[in-house]
Amino acid sequence: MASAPSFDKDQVCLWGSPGSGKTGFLGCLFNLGGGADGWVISPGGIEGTVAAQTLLDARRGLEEGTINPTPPRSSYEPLTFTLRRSDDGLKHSLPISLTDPAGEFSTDVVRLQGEGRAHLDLLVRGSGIVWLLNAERASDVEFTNLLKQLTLITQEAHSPRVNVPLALCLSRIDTLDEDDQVARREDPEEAVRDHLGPELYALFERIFPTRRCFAISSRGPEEGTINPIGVNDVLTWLWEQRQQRVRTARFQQIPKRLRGLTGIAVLVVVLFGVVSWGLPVILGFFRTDVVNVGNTEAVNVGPPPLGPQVAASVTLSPTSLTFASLDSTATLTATVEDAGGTVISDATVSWASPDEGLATVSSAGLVTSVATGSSTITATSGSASGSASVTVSPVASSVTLSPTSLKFAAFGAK
Ligand SMILES: Nc1nc2c(ncn2[C@@H]2O[C@H](COP(=O)(O)OP(=O)(O)O)[C@@H](O)[C@H]2O)c(=O)[nH]1
Ligand SMILES: [Mg+2]
Repeated sequence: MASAPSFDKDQVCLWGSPGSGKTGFLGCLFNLGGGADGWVISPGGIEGTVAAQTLLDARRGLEEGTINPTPPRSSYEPLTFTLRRSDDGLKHSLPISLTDPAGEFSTDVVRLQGEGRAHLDLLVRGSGIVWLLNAERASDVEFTNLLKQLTLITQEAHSPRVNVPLALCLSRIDTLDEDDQVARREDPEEAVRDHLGPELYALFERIFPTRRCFAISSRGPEEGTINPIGVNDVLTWLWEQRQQRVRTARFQQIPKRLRGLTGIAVLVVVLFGVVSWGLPVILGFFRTDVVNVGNTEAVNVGPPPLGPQVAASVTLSPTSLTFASLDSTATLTATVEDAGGTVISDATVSWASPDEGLATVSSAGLVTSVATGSSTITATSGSASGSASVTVSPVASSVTLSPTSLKFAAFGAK
């Protein structure tokens, strides 16, 4: 049997404005093992002494309520450790590599574009984001700032969608009234939408299809002690996302090895279906399937994409041209699509013919046959291109004989 594929640690990035509780989130991880379903970091699960010291410092800061701002840097050594949880005798582990950047990167987009480029990369290519929104502060949701951050993120991803799981957390909820805390915990999505406002929330929804809202407190209700609220839920969700990723990766490995076997298995199942249930059942099966696919698709359909669209493919129509005579023309049309398959209607397309002695092409895609032979015409938009084949093979339209009459003086004469 093939061994299970190995998967790296989850690269998770904390994000949020200064004081939103990112470092506090780190600090509470050392102290999560509350109930039977709680996540814990075993001291042996921490890689490197620096990570252990950083976690301890973060924990102390949270306990004492001291403010130790994380300094802005162009790169941070991620903290690598394994969280473990056991429930009903089953042991789960979440190997994690956590980055805790300075909050300035999320409030100063100029800085984010310069010194913080590597963080942007991590945000769009990592395996999770824990984005903290300080429940106490409305300034966290300054519209233009968040809009700029989200724009930079989609630009960095070269896509209007970012497929990194996003835990959107209303943080430090212990600072709210008891009643408010209960309400936020009961409906975290409503709490986050309420905090961000409907427009910003819709943007997050559109950009991050894999997303969950949480209402958390790293410190918990009492000053001087650490009794986190809701942090276990965040970690369990990240763990679920990881499980899903691992399953998908394993599944993708199956067809390569078992392609032949899979084909035979499908054939056997289909034949069995035909024999025992007849065609109506099979057709019914396909109908259900179509409905399911439809539902799944509907979830992913969102409003139009944000930011400039980047050409990912160019398709020519028709894909081949055949000219039966020289100096005749035909028009090719190019359809440019972005990575999400959306047509870019105003894309700039340039046309090229590698062999102008055979066929020429105008800037509008008008192809003219010049000489016999075959070649290709290419249309390029940005870094994407598509081509169509061109064949010029003139067919004779009339045959003229010369001379047009012959006279013979005798049979057998030449
Ligand atoms: N009451 C309360 N204070 C917190 C919580 N998390 C962090 N803090 C405190 O808030 C301040 C700023 O938090 P910090 O984690 O450093 O924010 P960061 O800038 O996002 O890393 C510090 O004094 C922390 O001790 C929390 O859940 N509840
Ligand atoms: Mg910090």
